[in-house]
Amino acid sequence: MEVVLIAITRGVSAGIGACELTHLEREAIDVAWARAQHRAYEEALARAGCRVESLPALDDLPDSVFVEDVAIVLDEIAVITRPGAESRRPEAAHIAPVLARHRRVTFVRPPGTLDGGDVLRLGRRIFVGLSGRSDENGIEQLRTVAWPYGYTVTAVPVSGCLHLKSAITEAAPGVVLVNPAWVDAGVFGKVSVVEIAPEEPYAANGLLAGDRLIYPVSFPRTRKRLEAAGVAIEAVDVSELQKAEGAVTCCSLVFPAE
Ligand code: CIR
Repeated sequence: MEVVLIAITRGVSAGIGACELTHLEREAIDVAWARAQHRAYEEALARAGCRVESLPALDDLPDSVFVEDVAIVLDEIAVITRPGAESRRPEAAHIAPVLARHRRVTFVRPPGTLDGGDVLRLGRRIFVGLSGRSDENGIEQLRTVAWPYGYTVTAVPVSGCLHLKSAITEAAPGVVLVNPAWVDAGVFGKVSVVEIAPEEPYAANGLLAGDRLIYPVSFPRTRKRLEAAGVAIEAVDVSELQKAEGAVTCCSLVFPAE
């Protein structure tokens, strides 16, 4: 039976110009252009076979387009996170009722912090970046929720980047795309590794949806490496969202329908 994938997205906030920035200098963001790019991203998700549930923009929450950070959706349960950046914490209350239509929902409680961008699931193995956003307490809470369903949860040190998934994402089943300067690929066990082109440090973030990788047009050299490894690419231009330190995984929550 064909698996139906749900992709939850949220429109770009009119306030995105006031987003959190950690590693980038602030640049003006053209909201209309960002919204057009985001719509094209949603269309790419639909072409990949996802049923896109597009939520309305929240203009008073600058980073709320980056829905990945506020929840972790496992097959059995959804975990609403407590984001590491205080300005992002109110986003969680907006996503909880949406996910409650798809999964039983549980919450990360204070003082723990966890950003979905730090969570990489490879089958029943969950890896969580120990980053500026996710801490030991948040990771332990995720472990407590996930282990009864047979998941292992492993904390992974990351350095130089915002989230674990800035440094590594799943490019195809059994294949990971890695920036070795930011994370040690040895931690992830038996996987094939495609390394980014060193001159494209932000290139390790791709979004696996169905049979293809949704991938930014801004990393042509790494794209060549992925295609040489047999990865099918669906290219998207997310340049305005990249100015907000966003990437392609962070703009959606993709999971199988129940
Ligand atoms: C932030 O700093 O929280 C946002 N400006 C960017 C979040 C990107 N999220 C992600 O890559 N998972």
